[in-house]
Amino acid sequence: MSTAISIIIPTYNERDNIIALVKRIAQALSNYEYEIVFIDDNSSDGTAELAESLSPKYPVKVIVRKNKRGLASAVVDGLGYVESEVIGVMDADLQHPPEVIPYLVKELVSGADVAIASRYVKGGGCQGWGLIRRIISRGAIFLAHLLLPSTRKVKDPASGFFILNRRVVANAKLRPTGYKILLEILMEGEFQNVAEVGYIFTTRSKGESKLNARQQIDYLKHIYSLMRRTGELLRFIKFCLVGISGILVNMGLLWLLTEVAGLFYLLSAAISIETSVVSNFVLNDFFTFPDRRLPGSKSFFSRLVKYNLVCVAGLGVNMGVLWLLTDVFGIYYLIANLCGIAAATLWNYTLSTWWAWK
Ligand SMILES: Nc1nc2c(ncn2[C@@H]2O[C@H](COP(=O)(O)OP(=O)(O)OP(=O)(O)O)[C@@H](O)[C@H]2O)c(=O)[nH]1
Ligand SMILES: [Mg+2]
Repeated sequence: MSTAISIIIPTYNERDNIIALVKRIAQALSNYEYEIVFIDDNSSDGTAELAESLSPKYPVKVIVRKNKRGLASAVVDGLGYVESEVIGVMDADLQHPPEVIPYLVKELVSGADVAIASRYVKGGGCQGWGLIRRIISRGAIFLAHLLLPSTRKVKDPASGFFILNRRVVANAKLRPTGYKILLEILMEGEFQNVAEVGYIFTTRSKGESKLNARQQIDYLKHIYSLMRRTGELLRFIKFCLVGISGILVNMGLLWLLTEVAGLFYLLSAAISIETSVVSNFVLNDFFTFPDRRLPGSKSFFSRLVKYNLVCVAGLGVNMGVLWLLTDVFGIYYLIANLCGIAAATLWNYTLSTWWAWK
């Protein structure tokens, strides 16, 4: 008979945490059938041997990989060894309290496909984090929400503690870089309902953290790779191309209205700017965001108005950056304007994906 819940735990030099971890999981899951699958990257401190020694008493499996290939890839490998339909993932260092697992299971029973233990919903938090680590964590999540819009419905897409139904990952091509396996699953898995359960990410009591600057860089690489694989990079490139076409429309019309039609240049400019905003809008609506267009003229005009407002504010961003860099920092105004255009593009894109083409 297959076990009901399989918990995958990646380990690297976690010897001092293993016994307490297994005991607490056994206690928390005393009403369930379960198995614990450790994926160890050849720890030098005897983690795998200690975990293996628990197997006569507890339902523990230990898989040792010869080369250290990272946390997220350990979880992907682990998926190949587990038996249950319900699969959990957690760290070994007790920062993920095993007592939360039954609450996650309840969410699955109530209809969720993925249940995430979250630091950023009610009841959640991080114990003992300094300001810098808080900012990095929030910044990382903001970046995911910004660049991978389908993660926006999840408050903590960077959590390493979650459970899911096997079907979510059954056909998924998972190719994570670094630490954030959940991000990969949220982007590549198949699911409808995600639930989040608040929990406190406690401080590590034993062993050493493996988190370092390399993981931060891996995170950026991972986001870039997901943007490429899921078409979000192409979307951003299309948005920039449309922006360039808008500059051409703006300049061409300004020249035509002023030189050929003889209008006062500021009146020509006002007409050209608005025309380029509308032409950008139409192109973006059909070319950049075809999947986000809601049918109906009402929603078309509501998107148009929103995009217009975004662009007006974008103009403010452009001018603000230009003024700041030129007047305050003494940078040559043409260079400053390039920075202004870059800032305004990011502003327009962010607000467009968050509001106009939600
Ligand atoms: N198999 C495997 N496991 C890893 C690797 N790196 C980290 N782990 C495990 O992944 C889990 C999380 O790693 P931590 O170093 O605790 O990372 P963190 O919790 O984000 O950071 P801290 O809060 O500083 O502990 C732990 O169970 C580690 O043993 C790795 O390269 N391979
Ligand atoms: Mg940890």
